[in-house]
Amino acid sequence: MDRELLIEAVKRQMPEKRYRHVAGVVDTAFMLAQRFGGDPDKAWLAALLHDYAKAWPTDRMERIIREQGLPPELLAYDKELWHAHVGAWAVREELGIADEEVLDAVRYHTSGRENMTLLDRIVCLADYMEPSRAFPGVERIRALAETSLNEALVAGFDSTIVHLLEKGKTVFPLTVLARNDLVREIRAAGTTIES
Ligand code: DGI
Ligand code: FE
Ligand code: FE
Repeated sequence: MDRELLIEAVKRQMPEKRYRHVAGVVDTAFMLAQRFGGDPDKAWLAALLHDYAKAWPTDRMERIIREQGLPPELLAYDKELWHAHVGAWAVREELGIADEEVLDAVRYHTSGRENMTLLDRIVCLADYMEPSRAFPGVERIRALAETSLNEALVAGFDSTIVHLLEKGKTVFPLTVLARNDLVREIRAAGTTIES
């Protein structure tokens, strides 16, 4: 499917305001891929598709999780997590997207996961910092992203985790694993032989 048709297919799934966010993630992911040595074409595609199912009704997402063999444990956690897995399933089914790297980046864009690929990281960070995002801490994330993909992403996950804790909500285990993994990677990168 060519780019224009994909864009039209994505636009049909969501209100105009949500598409403006998607367009911001597309531009940001493309820029981050160039900055950090990722594949700009895959970043463009994964970013375009990342919120494909975001505006779908909850009961539709729940049915797909149950009937299509998606991880049933999702149902015990915040509904906000569902659209990522459902979206990855849907773009394969409805748009014929077969690139597993792109599908994973869509699938894990909300929760993160252990051993995130470069593409996972780019899409997840772009989602946090695209220009229309405004939440406490977003400026720090943007500043860190000038030089460090991992440090910016940890700041993003930290802000989400703090927000969830303050609201008394559950935290999906993959988010904790993703965050710890990145912290260890940052630490290892900063460790010299002497220290
Ligand atoms: O779909 P978007 O709004 O663009 O952003 P997103 O896919 O990152 O969704 C983030 C929402 O998910 C955010 O409001 C927090 C909520 N959420 C609920 N539980 C968890 C969670 N996010 C993460 N990372 N981990 C959770 O356990
Ligand atoms: Fe999302
Ligand atoms: Fe998003």
